[in-house]
Amino acid sequence: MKVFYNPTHHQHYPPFEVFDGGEKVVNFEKPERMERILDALQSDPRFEICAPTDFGLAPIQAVHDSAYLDFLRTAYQEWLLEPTNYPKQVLLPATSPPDGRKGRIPATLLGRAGYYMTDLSCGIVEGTYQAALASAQCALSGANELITGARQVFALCRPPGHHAGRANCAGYCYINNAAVAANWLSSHGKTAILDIDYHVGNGTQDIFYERADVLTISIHADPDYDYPYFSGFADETGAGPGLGFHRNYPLPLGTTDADYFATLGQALERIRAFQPAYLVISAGMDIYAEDPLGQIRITRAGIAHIGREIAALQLPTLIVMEGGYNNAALGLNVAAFLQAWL
Ligand code: OKP
Ligand code: ZN
Repeated sequence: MKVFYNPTHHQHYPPFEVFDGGEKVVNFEKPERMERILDALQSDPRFEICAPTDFGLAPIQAVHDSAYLDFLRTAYQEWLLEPTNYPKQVLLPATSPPDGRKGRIPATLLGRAGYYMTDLSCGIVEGTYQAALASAQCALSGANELITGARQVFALCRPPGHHAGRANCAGYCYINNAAVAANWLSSHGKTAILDIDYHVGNGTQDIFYERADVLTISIHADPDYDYPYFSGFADETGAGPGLGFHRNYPLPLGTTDADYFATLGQALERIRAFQPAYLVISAGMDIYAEDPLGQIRITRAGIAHIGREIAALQLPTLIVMEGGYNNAALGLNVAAFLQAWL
């Protein structure tokens, strides 16, 4: 199984994030996550670690707003020019638009930061844009493999992507890797995205909400209890031509293997009925019982079982790395998930 990976992500490591309630903590989304995963995969010769191809900006611009991408590209350097009386570590906003971003886009850098950065877990440092681009190219390289006949491929993406919307970053995500890949695949055949990260793939939901050619499904902690709070509810099912082509499966906190499998079964049934040519998995391992951010309790054996159930769809499948923050367990969890495709 090919694994696309680019070490450029090391340039992206915001020193802290701000939790809900205002607590300032060391970023949970760390470069070390990738080292742990690589360690686990490199011990198995069936994984082939490959450098991604650069497919340029066009497939990313097809999903994200150009002014937003410009902001990501230039924000840090612009910020360095701002006179401040504090040491510059990471760009984070302290304002957000009260009108749901319906008004004009602010001219000032800090105004644009408040406009495009929709929470405090997506700080921008010098290497953020380059890392996010490299991450998206891993997903595109995976998509390219499927188009040229591969049955399965793993995009080892960092930073993750599924909270990034058409014109915003959030929750450690800047460019929506899975959405960029799925959008590209969709020009070759109907594509389904199944998001199993603990958190709802709200950026992915946003990007495909009015489209019928890409089915998006997310299984996640009920947003009535956990981040990202504002979407991921069961009554959000798509709009316009996309009505019926989005599904959310919110789960109660504390959900264990058996209940998760029952919900997964419903999601997989919808994917079968859609008859996609390609499947993209947003694979977050924060569903794991011992994850420091997740509050459901899926065992490692459960993660392996989820992999087997998805693989049984027998679809050309691109697995895209999203979250998972128990670094000691992360490599083994990813390896357990991928076993079914080897
Ligand atoms: C990204 B992914 C905890 C706040 C954490 C950010 C979570 C981002 C998760 N109180 N906020 O979906 O794994
Ligand atoms: Zn997550």
